[in-house]
Amino acid sequence: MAFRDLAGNTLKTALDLGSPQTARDRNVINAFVGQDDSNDFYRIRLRSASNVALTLRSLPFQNLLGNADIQLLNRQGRVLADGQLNAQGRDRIQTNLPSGTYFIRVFPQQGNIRYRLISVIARSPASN
Ligand SMILES: [Ca+2]
Ligand SMILES: [Ca+2]
Repeated sequence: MAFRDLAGNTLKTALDLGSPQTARDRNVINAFVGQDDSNDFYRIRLRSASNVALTLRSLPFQNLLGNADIQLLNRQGRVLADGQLNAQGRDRIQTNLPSGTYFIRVFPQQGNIRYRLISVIARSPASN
């Protein structure tokens, strides 16, 4: 495997992204999912109500372009939102969430995929 798997394949082994340290926190993750890596889970903790915007871009791996998908889950693992393909061909989730623990799941739909996950977490004005 060309890429170390930093994000575990279960909720328990999710990579902890921690809590946003600023009012608008932007995080870029470059990683891989595919035949040998069925899931990448990330955990985020919101100290206050926030707007969460996730963008997933699938990138070619060994010259083949696969397709990865994204979901947002609550702390029990229930799916709150599925990625929606936008005009740029990227999977996108944007939603307002109360404070709490959430998981981001990236998983392969087809092939081996390098991906770039961009998360932007903005504290909701009302919670300041
Ligand atoms: Ca991975
Ligand atoms: Ca993984």
